[in-house]
Amino acid sequence: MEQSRIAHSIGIALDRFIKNNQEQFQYASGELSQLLRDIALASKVVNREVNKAGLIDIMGALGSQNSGGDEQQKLDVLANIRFTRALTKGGEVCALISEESESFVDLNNEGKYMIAIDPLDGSSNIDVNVSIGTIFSIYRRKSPTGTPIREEDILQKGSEQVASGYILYGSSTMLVYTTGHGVNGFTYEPTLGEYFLSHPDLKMPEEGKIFSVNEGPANSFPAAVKQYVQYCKDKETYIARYIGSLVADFHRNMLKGGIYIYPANSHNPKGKLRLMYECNALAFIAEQAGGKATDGKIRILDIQPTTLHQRTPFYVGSLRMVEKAESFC
Ligand code: P6P
Repeated sequence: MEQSRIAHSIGIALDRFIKNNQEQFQYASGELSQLLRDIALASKVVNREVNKAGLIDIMGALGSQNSGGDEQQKLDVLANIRFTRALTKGGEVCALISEESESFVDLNNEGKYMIAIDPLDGSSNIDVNVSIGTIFSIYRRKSPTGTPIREEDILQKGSEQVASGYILYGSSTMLVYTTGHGVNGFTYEPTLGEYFLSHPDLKMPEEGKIFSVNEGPANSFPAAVKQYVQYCKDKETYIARYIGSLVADFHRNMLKGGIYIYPANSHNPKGKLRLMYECNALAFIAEQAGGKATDGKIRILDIQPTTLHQRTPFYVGSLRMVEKAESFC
């Protein structure tokens, strides 16, 4: 039976909201609540560093590369350290997958949860002051606690997520997450150091007029994508918006309706975005908000991962728009 939804009074603090809704978590033992609090705390520290980036020398590239060969920005590394430290301290996490780490990080055999995280997505935008984000997925481990981590704990389908969310470091900083009972958005009040419920029970409009795709490599798009993009261009009422920061593009579509597409292209034959720590989390949120997320054919949450950093084409957004895009595939 659908769990009754606790009345969401706008302005309630995140900690209070988590506590009020704790019984909705499948494992209401409190660890998942603590995990969400740990993530929120780390995001406050990252938020402070992101907002200071212009003032102290933590902008710019480190001169190193992450697992995918992407230029690591100093804030990438700082964010990875902050989230890893916060998630380690709590003791609830057995293992961590991060864009910034080649292999999974083995944290604590007693931990019941596995986290996949992109600590600072879109970090190439930091130097030009464009919004960036953190994306996270929370899974329950499969193997018994107290035993060594196994591959089955790490390579789980997105449909196995018990929670997912993102933090958008934008004109305001927002935390948006789901535990499988709808989506709620919280806005950070830095003078109080607290997140407050600002977008209760978020629903992605079923239709939209915004299409968000980087057409730079359009010549190498699959024919179906070229046809769909042309279809959007032929619709007088449609507009193109592309920020080039996944969380920002996704969040705009959450609120206004729209579709974000990162298809396969000649540079990225499997697409650019990562299944485990970018697409799965946003796909869970999109579906919980009434939207849809596929790779053009297969539901993102049904894809069985085979490697930590595998990429996938990504079509996500308003239900009717994704369905229309799929009809071209
Ligand atoms: P492109 C940022 O590097 C990122 O991972 C996402 O945040 C963003 O949506 C995408 O890549 C942008 O990629 O190829 O359009 O610059």
